[in-house]
Amino acid sequence: MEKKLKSIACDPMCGFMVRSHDEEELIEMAIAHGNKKHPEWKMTEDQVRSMIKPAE
Ligand SMILES: [Cu+2]
Repeated sequence: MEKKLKSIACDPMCGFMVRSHDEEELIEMAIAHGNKKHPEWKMTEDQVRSMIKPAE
């Protein structure tokens, strides 16, 4: 089965967005971004997972 392309978008003020077919990779990249740019948010993996949206 073909995996769908998914994305995670950060705050519009930030503008960061990642896309991947691999959900775990997506979460990893988003957490790495959050830790670097928004360490005060302290996003958990579950919070990041809930931000996943289908991408075109
Ligand atoms: Cu950001």
